[in-house]
Amino acid sequence: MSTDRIVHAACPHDCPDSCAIEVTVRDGVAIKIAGAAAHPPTGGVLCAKVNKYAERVYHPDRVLYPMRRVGKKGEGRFERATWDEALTDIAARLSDIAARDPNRIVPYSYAGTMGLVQGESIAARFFNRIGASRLDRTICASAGAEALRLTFGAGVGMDMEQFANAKLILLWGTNAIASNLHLWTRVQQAKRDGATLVAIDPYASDTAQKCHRHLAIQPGTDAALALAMIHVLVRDDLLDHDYIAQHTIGFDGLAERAQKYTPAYAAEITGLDAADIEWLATLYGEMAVRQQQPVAIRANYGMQRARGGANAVRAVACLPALVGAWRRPAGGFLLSTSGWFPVDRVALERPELLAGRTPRTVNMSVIGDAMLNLNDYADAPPVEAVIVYNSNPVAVAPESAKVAQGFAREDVFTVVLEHFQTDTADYADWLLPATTQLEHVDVVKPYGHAYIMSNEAAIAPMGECKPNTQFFRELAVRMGLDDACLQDSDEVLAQQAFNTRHPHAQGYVFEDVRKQGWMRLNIPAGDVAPFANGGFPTASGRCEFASTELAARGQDPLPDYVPPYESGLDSPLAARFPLSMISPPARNFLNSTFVNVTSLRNIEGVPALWLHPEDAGLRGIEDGSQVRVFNDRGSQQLQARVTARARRGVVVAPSIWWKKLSPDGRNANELTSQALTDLGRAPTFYDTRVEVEAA
Ligand SMILES: Nc1nc2c(c(=O)[nH]1)N[C@H]1C(S)=C(S)[C@@H](COP(=O)(O)OP(=O)(O)OC[C@H]3O[C@@H](n4cnc5c(=O)[nH]c(N)nc54)[C@H](O)[C@@H]3O)O[C@H]1N2
Ligand SMILES: Nc1nc2c(c(=O)[nH]1)N[C@H]1C(S)=C(S)[C@@H](COP(=O)(O)OP(=O)(O)OC[C@H]3O[C@@H](n4cnc5c(=O)[nH]c(N)nc54)[C@H](O)[C@@H]3O)O[C@H]1N2
Ligand code: SF4
Ligand SMILES: [Mo]
Repeated sequence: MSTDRIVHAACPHDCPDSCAIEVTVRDGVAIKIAGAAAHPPTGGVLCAKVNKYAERVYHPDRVLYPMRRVGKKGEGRFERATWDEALTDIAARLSDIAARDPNRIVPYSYAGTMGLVQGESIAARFFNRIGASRLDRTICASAGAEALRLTFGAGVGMDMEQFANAKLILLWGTNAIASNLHLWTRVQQAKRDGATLVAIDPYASDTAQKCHRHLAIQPGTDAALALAMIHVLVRDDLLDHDYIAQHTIGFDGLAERAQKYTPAYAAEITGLDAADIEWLATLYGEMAVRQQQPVAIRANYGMQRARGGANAVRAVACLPALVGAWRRPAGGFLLSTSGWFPVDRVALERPELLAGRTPRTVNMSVIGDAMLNLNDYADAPPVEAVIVYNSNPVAVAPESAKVAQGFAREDVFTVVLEHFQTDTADYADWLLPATTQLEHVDVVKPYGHAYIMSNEAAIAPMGECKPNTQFFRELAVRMGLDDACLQDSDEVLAQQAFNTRHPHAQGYVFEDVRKQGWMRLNIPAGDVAPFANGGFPTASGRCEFASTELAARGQDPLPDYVPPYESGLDSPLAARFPLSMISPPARNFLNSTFVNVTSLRNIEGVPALWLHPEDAGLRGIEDGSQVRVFNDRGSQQLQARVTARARRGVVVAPSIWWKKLSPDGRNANELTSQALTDLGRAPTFYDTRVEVEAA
């Protein structure tokens, strides 16, 4: 008789929630995926996507064997081969290139899994050992991360569980219902207890629709709104003078900077009503300072995907210190909790394997230019090999035509480790089968709560799939690299992942954590305000309105409004391309993951473009008709969804579709640009102008 076994797993996806999962296994098959009820932040609830995780794992299209390309690059025609053939060929090709110039070998990976073991552990050691190019992993959060580092000293902020107790919550550039479900649960609880919810988002997302007020801001202009709020707080003396004096740096400069950002001036930039800006600033200041109520800001990454993205995050992050919101556990600001986790990158990645070499760095957000030797990469060493794992650059990287052209180069040797034959896999010389989270061991570092999450292998690897780590271990052997650390087991790596000398991870023992599935960091839990008495992890210990680091570099130390490249209301491009376009996460996909899971794609429908009835009317576009969206970089065909949920002048393309599952084989990144943010070297996905016409 068979007995069911419950396995503790952790959701691997790039989502702030990092849910605890219980997998029921019968006769070696995962028959049920459910949330773990005892996990405090996620409480037994999984999102619609990961409820379908088994459908993804047992999907008939899983890549199960090593596949060798037989067609032209991009055609996606492969034949089955053996691991021995694949490893022999890859070892020979990489050894040859490395002997000439290892800079010509480029790793490309991101957060397909947030597991620290299947992410940058053995892979990083391998690339360090051969001296390959380094990858600047900027595609998601580096502008915001840089902003937090400059302002708070690290990616730290409120405890998500405290949002339930806030009385005013600003949901600023976050569609929490889609992409931060368990935060949303707390927000709803707060709403039931009388909290006021305000969304700041260019379109009426599912989340914005459920808030009391929605301010539909022009994309890329958040810094102007934040500075106008600061203007009002200073003008009306809605300030916590004690907190400012004791725990911040640079107030006088900030107040002066905010002088010119009157609500009327910010209204011209943001497209909001001056009266609404006054209302928001006054509400925020009055509640925090006069009524001593907890006021919280949940910012997410939406606002940092335009040219001035880092400055926008810096300006917003100044608000809670000005009004003393940090004094209360349910007050303050949250963008990321990454900085609470003492990940031991040195132990995981072993930079000493570089042995004094200093490889060049490739910014993943401009992989198109890097592979075509354009712009900043005109004089760079040509790319001769790319090893892709945990990412789908042909679908997710900006200015996709260039990315595809780069990957189509016949003289680039391309290896892709994948679960599925993605848009990127179509360009692989070798497409190699990778295990999913149900098939390997890992440990996950979340960015939305404060629990280390362990993951057990619930089932045996499907087909001939291997964990990423195993691929790199075996490749190292084939290449004659005999460093012992290139053979560390996944369990050993999971133990090395956190610095146990750091107080936050003291007592971390992977073997113990894996028994329960999680361990809370040693940081105060419950009703504690982390920065009530200052103690920010900056060098000064204060919240830095004026950054000492930027000042030392001779740069403007204060946040300012940095106009978008394209999406500004006064953009010169507006004459030819009157519409700004954003392509935020679709609720039923996770970036480009899950697009090929039929049940989820069916809920999402077809690739669509939301546009305001007036914008549609001007162009003779009807709801449900096919439209062509275009700019100088490319074009894409989408189905029009005519709705006042889109702001006038802003079109919305929920993303990220697989190109090959879209009507014309293209997705939103055909339109996006490779221009980078003010700080953090990040992409500007939501700083894009287009025109739309009936197809
Ligand atoms: N369902 C689902 N969940 C996801 C993802 C997914 O693809 N699908 N992706 C995951 C990943 S990788 C990440 S990084 C996070 C992303 O997390 P978030 O950045 O929170 O993404 P969204 O939840 O879409 O929220 C972004 C919101 O910002 C809005 N926005 C766009 N431009 C601007 C702007 O200039 N200013 C302001 N104020 N708002 C703007 C968008 O319309 C959108 O509603 O979500 C993660 N979770
Ligand atoms: N237009 C537009 N473009 C965007 C965004 C947007 O909002 N709009 N968002 C951006 C953001 S925030 C991000 S984070 C990036 C995301 O970009 P990516 O990090 O590339 O994320 P995914 O598209 O989910 O692709 C991850 C791939 O990794 C694979 N994978 C998962 N686990 C494993 C594993 O264990 N081993 C191996 N070998 N493979 C694995 C999955 O099958 C999947 O194909 O996209 C960015 N691109
Ligand atoms: S994608 Fe996010 S909400 Fe869904 S199960 Fe994973 S961590 Fe939880
Ligand atoms: Mo992301």
